[in-house]
Amino acid sequence: MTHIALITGATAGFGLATARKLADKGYQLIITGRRADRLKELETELYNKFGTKCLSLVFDVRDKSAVNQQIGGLDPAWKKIDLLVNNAGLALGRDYFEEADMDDWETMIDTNLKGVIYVTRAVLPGMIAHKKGHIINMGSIAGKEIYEKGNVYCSSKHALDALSRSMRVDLLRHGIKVTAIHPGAAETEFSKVRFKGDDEKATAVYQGFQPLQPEDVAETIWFCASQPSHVCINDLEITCTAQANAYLFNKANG
Ligand code: NDP
Ligand code: 8X3
Repeated sequence: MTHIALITGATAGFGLATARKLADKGYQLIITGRRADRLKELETELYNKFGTKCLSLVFDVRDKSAVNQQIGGLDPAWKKIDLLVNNAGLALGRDYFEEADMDDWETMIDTNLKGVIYVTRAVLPGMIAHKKGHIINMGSIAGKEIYEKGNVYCSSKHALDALSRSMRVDLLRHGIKVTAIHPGAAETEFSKVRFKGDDEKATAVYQGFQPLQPEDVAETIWFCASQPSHVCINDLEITCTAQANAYLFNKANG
């Protein structure tokens, strides 16, 4: 029987690479994001390449009523979601605590924490009814350790780490797996978003070392998703070889 995965933030980076990986593995996909044109393109790509049945849902994860309407209103054929990948998220700015922008902070908390809560609550009734399901939350190494000027981004991912552990405990009796994956620096649109389109700053983040690529993280998601039903990978931290923790890198030229 075909499995259905819902991936938030499938228009770029990890979510896009994961959609491609899961399509290759025979999943039916619900892909979500705010950029409708990119979702449409991906639908066409996955259908042409793998014959994937794909459904695009365009919503902002911060908009609770849109999340409930779109996921709650799914056609019965799409309602039995086997795998939820809570991936949509972002960092905005990298500034000292007393200088950072309050609106950026609120956007990060609303997206990285509240967005995951809204989407998960909308998907859960189907999983609970079937006494089965797998939720993969995209944490970060910034959710395990803090770094200078990471303040609220790090806090949002620390909170998500706690939420993932809480979900695992509370959903135990329903037979639902909860996995948290915590990547280090990966070359996606992440830094471009963080530095608000400043390409020079974004490129500089990945200079002097070989960062993770979106496909590395997609492969990790697939590894977690493809374990036998009695096995759950609870918590997984992944960095490139040149990164030891949230702030220590082995870079050419220091
Ligand atoms: P990208 O910027 O490449 O992709 C982010 C995705 O999230 C996009 O598809 C974007 O879609 C979606 N998204 C962002 N905000 C919203 C929103 N409000 N509503 C709906 N969708 C949204 O970044 P990554 O792939 O790198 O990031 C994915 C996740 O991985 C994030 O949670 C990030 O914090 C985490 N992460 C990233 C690391 C890195 O170094 N790159 C390392 C560790 C964790 P759209 O704009 O179309 O809405
Ligand atoms: C993204 C990785 O180190 O830029 O979560 O915070 S980092």
